[in-house]
Amino acid sequence: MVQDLIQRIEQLKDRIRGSRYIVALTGAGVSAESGVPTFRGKNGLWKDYRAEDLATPDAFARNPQLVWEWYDWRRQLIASVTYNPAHRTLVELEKNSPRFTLITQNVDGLHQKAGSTNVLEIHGSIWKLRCTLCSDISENYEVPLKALPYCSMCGGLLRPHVVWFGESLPSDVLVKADNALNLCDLLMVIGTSGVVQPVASFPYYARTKGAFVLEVNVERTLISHIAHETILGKAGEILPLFL
Ligand code: BJW
Ligand code: ZN
Repeated sequence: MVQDLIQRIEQLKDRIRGSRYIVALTGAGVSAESGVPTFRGKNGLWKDYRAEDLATPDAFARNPQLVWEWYDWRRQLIASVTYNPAHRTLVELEKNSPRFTLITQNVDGLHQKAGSTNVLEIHGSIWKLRCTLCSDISENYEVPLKALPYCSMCGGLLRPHVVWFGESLPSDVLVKADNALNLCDLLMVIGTSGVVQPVASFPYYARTKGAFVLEVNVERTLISHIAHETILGKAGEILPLFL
């Protein structure tokens, strides 16, 4: 078993070295070892909170106070942790690859904190706020928030600049992601359950465009049958083996 894993890792290292364009697609599993809760699974956020009550535009319209309390709690939690060896490895891969794009569903900013530069935040950022009236986007690192945040330009209520259920993903980011998936020869899919669309279809798309799809996750997922290879294990333990 161990011998087999070592051999597979060696082959994957060759593939990584030989790739002209690597794209990494990450999900909540990459930040799990940093102490950021994932969404699904036994300790996932959706065990204690209903997505419909917190991560939809309707929920925010109904009760912005409640939604902000939840985001404020998550911002405090994220502010108190830091990146892990999985984030670090992706920084090294970016440095060593001719071309590298990181598409993340995570809103925590830990990839950038670790030093990744070419990052597409496809579900937005918990550290950015957007005005519900004028759509102005501003950075905000205040933790905890002292009160509901309002726009300095027009006085409108600010919301987290993240993508909720039923909302479109930012179109400029989608175009860049589409381009990257089209051109890459290796797609690494790390720590995502692959249940949330449209991102869940990215691995399939990249594969049809010719990419080799490598998945790293602690368990098999909806993406596993698309992937050419799935390595089971913690991202923070497996990814450094690729360097
Ligand atoms: C480890 C590990 C370790 C653990 N190492 N691995 C039917 C009804 C209604 C809507 C839909 C429908 N069918 C499709 C839709 C659309 C909907 C959707 O996909 N819903 C499905 C859930 C059914 N999608 C949308 O609404 C999207 N917009 C859209 O499609 O617009 C057009 C449209 C609108 C309406 C209808 C139809 C079309 C928007 C999706 C926005 C998602 N937003 C969230 C919240 C972001 C803000 C925030 O953080 O607060 O994004 S939800 C949440 O899920 C978050 C994540 O980015 C996203 C993905 O989760 P992720 O990252 O995969 O995490 P988990 O927890 O699911 O998985 C963790 C994985 O890590 C697991 O596999 C573990 O095993 C693994 N792991 N530890 C490695 N150490
Ligand atoms: Zn405004």
